[in-house]
Amino acid sequence: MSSRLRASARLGSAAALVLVVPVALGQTIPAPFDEVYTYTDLGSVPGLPANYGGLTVKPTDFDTLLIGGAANSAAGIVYSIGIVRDGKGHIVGFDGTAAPFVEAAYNDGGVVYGPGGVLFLARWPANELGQAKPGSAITDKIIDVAPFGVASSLSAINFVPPGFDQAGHMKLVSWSIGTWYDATIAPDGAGTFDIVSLTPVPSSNLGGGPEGFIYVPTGSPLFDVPSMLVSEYSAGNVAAYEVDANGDPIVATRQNFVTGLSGAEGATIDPVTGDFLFSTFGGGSRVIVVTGFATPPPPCIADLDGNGVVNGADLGLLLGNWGGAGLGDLNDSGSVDGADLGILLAAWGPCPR
Ligand SMILES: [Ca+2]
Ligand SMILES: [Ca+2]
Repeated sequence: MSSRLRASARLGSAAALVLVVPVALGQTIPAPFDEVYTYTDLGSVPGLPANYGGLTVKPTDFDTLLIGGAANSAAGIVYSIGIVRDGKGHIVGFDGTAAPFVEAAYNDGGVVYGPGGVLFLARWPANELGQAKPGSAITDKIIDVAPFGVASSLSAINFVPPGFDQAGHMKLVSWSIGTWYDATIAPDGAGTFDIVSLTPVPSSNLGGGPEGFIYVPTGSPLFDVPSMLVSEYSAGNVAAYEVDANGDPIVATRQNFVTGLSGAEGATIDPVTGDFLFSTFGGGSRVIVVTGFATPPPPCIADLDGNGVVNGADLGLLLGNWGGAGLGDLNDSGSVDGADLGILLAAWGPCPR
């Protein structure tokens, strides 16, 4: 599908939504979730060019949000913007003006940190997986996922977090037909990752035009079993699904979590509070935060190979890049040195869960 076609489809979807929902921004959290969860519209990010792609809090600086700008275009860039938190840590606004963080052409709903502090990027409509090393200003590695059988085009990715079955697996989804995939990755020796396996999971194909998705922090009210949330761009919702023993959504369990949206796009969990944040592509170019979730375990940034434990293999990767940039630069200083070694040794053992 060409980008022009998608632009047309997106306009059509937005127009249809306006006809059905005459009151703009009529977003609602339906029962039973409204008893626990509340949402705040943070508005637009100062200086961030439309349209908005995915978003994530920087794992080495919880006061910085990264978010895709000029999404879906060759000019796409992931920007950084300061976060303002209230006394309880909840994100209540933005500080300063968005600044370019890493070139990210065709960024879409998947802007996600993976093992080794590598930023993974779903590239729509290029149907590619991008990777940017820690400290890099460019997308260092691009994998064409079409040869792996991914339907055009990949829109979002995420990693199954510690505490869930199949932790560390990468999950991928395609907009607009909602095909769902399971994948594993491994270090490629250059500070980025290769895809080892990539398998379609047809029983988990999703409706609604799926974009960004997250795993709900364990212990969150009204989510008694492992669950996920999915931004549905085309349907204008955020949907909740139960997750099976493979970390894949169980389609029959779908519930509305937020309705009445236009352009739900990115999705991420705030590591400080467990709050769910999502962006909108169009729809007023907004960032919305939903509070009420349990706090997740802290990011396991020293697990450089993403296998759920910090051990000798991670130490070997760090030492193998000693004095270099990127992999193993756990404090974002620009080089791998004793400070990073200290962080790794302090995190030795299984990742928090
Ligand atoms: Ca490891
Ligand atoms: Ca460092």
